[in-house]
Amino acid sequence: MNRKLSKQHFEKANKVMPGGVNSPVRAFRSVNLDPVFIASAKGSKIRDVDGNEYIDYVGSWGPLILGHAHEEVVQALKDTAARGTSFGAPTEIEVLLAEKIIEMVPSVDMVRLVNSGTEATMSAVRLARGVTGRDKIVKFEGCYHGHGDSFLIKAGSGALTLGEPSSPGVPKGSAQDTLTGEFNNLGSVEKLFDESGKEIAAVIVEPVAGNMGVIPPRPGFLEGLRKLCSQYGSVLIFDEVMTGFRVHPGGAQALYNIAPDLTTMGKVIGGGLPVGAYGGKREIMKTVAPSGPVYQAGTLSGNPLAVTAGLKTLEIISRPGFFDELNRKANDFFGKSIALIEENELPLSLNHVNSMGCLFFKPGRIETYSDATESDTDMFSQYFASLLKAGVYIAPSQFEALFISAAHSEEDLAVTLDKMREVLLSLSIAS
Ligand code: KE4
Repeated sequence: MNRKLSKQHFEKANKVMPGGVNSPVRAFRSVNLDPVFIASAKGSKIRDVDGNEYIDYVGSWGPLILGHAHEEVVQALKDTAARGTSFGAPTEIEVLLAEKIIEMVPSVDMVRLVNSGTEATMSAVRLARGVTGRDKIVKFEGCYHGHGDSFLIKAGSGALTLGEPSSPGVPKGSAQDTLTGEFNNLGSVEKLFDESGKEIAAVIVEPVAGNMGVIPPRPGFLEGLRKLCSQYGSVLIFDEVMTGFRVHPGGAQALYNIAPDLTTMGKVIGGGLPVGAYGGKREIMKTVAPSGPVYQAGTLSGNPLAVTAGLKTLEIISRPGFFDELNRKANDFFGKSIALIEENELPLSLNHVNSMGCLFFKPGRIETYSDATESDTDMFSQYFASLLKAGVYIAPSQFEALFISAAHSEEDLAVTLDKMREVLLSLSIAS
């Protein structure tokens, strides 16, 4: 496969940007390859600068639930852009997006739009500290909530992929106020509350972990967090940046029927443009400036162009039958992938929740961070490289998710399964 132009672009990029990228996980470091530079995309396909085409399962790390360059989204963007891209003043369309989010997410009475998932989680934690007057937060090893100081302690996603779960540069004060529990181990959280309950402002959790590969919550885990937070007066924050509008139109909180106090959102609500959001109970949200004292602001928050893509995306996924069809396709694909593993007795396992999933290079159940980190990342790298050569583009890390979009056809999924079978049976694990 010719990747000459990608190589040339990467050489230039490395001279002017750290690691040649604007987000670490894109650099393909953990799979020991140079990244491909994307020229264009449409539907389920992406095309690199050398003209190679791939079936795309990264989907910009989750936002593109409709697939790339959806006609209605592109048209709405063109119409909006022609009327101006940003005013730094209130517009009707940001109210419409806020109303749509509130309509779709059960626990959200009020919402603030920001520009990224990181901004959403940083703001939600500041708000929780502001309303409780407490400093400590609980997060979970392997969960990723963006690159805010409080979260770069035993973080997942790129931090885990690059082997730096706890980043240099985070002040000791931040680190000591971040307590870490074990995802799916309620006892580890009960212990933290026994020790520091009255100092804990919030528990922040990905209700389905998506940044150490995909790990669903064990029955009772989320319910237990809800109970502990209510008991100690701590704020329960569901970080639904990845799961929101993905695993269910109302997010994981609707799927598992748990009401957090605050929800952070991103990805799908921007439809591929930069939008994040945090929202929740009115009595908490009204504490945010200018209606309350907890300060948070943003020049481009609620930007009409970004909000247009997000609102159009939410409108389309709200149409009757959208999730039925997406989940049918996804569950069929992942079911066949599991059958492939079982029929060939491959030392692999696969977790998924509707259209987000992960193939782990480790046999047995993957239910915790330590399970996930025992995966054979070298074997994953070989798998990744072979799939890429075969025209299938998955996340360049064992600790990420694979996303199926509405644009993935039955043929795409059948071809992908064939390539997966071919590659997996060619790897040494198949012996
Ligand atoms: P952003 O700041 O990257 O928009 O969102 C941070 C974030 C917060 N919470 C969750 C649950 C997330 O998954 C993310 C970002 N996800 C990663 C991929 N796993 C973004 C990819 C990247 O870092 O380039």
